[in-house]
Amino acid sequence: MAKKLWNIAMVGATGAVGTQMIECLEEREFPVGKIKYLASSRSAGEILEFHGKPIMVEELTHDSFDGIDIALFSAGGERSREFCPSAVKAGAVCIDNSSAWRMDADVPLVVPEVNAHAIADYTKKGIIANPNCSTIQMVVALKPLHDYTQIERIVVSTYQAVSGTGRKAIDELRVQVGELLNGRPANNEVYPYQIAFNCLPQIDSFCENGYTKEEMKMVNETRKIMEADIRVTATTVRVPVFYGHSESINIETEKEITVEKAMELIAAAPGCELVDEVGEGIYPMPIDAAGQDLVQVGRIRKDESIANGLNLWVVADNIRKGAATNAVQIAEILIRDYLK
Ligand code: NAP
Ligand code: 3JN
Repeated sequence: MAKKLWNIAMVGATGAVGTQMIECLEEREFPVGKIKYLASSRSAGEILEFHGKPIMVEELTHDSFDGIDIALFSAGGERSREFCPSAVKAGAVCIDNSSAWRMDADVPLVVPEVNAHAIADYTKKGIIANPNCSTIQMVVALKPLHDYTQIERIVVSTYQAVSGTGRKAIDELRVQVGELLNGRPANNEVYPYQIAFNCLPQIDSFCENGYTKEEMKMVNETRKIMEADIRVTATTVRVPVFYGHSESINIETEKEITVEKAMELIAAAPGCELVDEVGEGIYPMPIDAAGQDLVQVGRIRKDESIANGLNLWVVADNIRKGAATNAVQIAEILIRDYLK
C-alpha cells in the first residue's frame, strides 16, 4: 500500500525558523503531499524550494488552510492567535512555535523526549504548542535527572544567540561586526543597544516583577512540561553568537545524584549527548552544537555549597532542536500515533 502523504502549510516560511522547518522536513523525509508556503504580503510571490521543486510564497489569509492536514506556525504570536483557529476550522492540526498558546490549559506543550504522551490532548483545541528554545534544551537535559530523583529547584542563566530573534538580528550582528572592525560606528535597530562585542541582559520585554518575559517563559513552561512543582528562577542574556544557546544550570534535588550517576543518566538519555572530558578540555560550545539536533551537556560537577546540588553547562542549536526539529518531531508522532 502506498504510504499516506500529508498536506502541510508552513506559516512564516521565509523566516529563520520557517526556513529551518522546511529543511527539517526534507532531511527527515517527512511524508509530504502538498506543501504551502505562507508569509506576509511583503514576501508573497517569492520562490522557495521543497526537495528542489519551486514553491511560491503566498500571503497568509483565513482561507489559506483548505485541504491542509498540519499547519506549522512560526510567524509570531499575533499571527498564531489570529490564524490558528482558522486552520483548525479548516481541519488542520496546528503546531505552533510562538508563545501564544503555550500556557493554555487545553493546549499541550510538548518536548517529545520529555512528555510525548501530552500530544494526545491536541484534540481539545487542535493546537500543539512548541516551547521556547531555552526551555526545550533545559528540559531535555534535566528530564533524566528528574526521573532519577525529583528536582526541587533550578537556577538557570542563559547565553542566547542572535538567531533566536530572527533573520534581521542575524544581519544586525554581522553588519555591526563589519562596521566596528572597520572603525565605523555600529547602528542598532533590532536590539536596544549594540550587540556586537556586548551582552544584553534583556530578552523580550520586562514584566512588572522585574523579570523579562523570556525568563518567565522558562519558569512557567518548565513546570508545565515536567508536570512538576519545581521552583525555577532564570536570567536570560543575549550574546554575540549567531547560532546555539548556552545555559549554566544549577539544580537542587531531593536525593543526591553523584557526578558519575548524572553522567551515566545523561549519556543514556534520548536527545542528549554527554560532552564532558574536562581533563582533555572537552565541553559543549555553540560552534559545535550548531547544525545538529542533540542537546550537549557537560561541565557536570557537584555544587559544593548545598547538600544535593549539581551544576551543568547545556548547549543546543536554538533554531533546530530549540524550534524547527522539535516541531517536526511532534508532527512525526502526530502522524504515527494519532492522525489517520
Ligand atoms: P523571522 O526570521 O523574523 O521570520 C518571521 C516570519 O514571520 C517570516 O516568514 C515573516 O514573513 C512572517 N511574518 C511576519 N509578519 C507576518 C504577517 N503579518 N503575516 C504573515 N507572516 C508574517 O522570525 P523567526 O525567528 O523565524 O521567528 C518567527 C516566530 O517563531 C517568532 O515570532 C516566535 O513566535 C517563534 N520562535 C520560536 C522560537 C522558539 O523558541 N520555539 C524561537 C524563535 C522564534 P515575511 O518574510 O513576509 O516578513
Ligand atoms: O530570543 C530567543 O532566543 C528566542 C525567542 C523566541 C521568541 C521570539 C519572538 C517571539 C518567541 C518565543 O518563542 O517565545 C516569541 C513569542 O513570544 O512567540
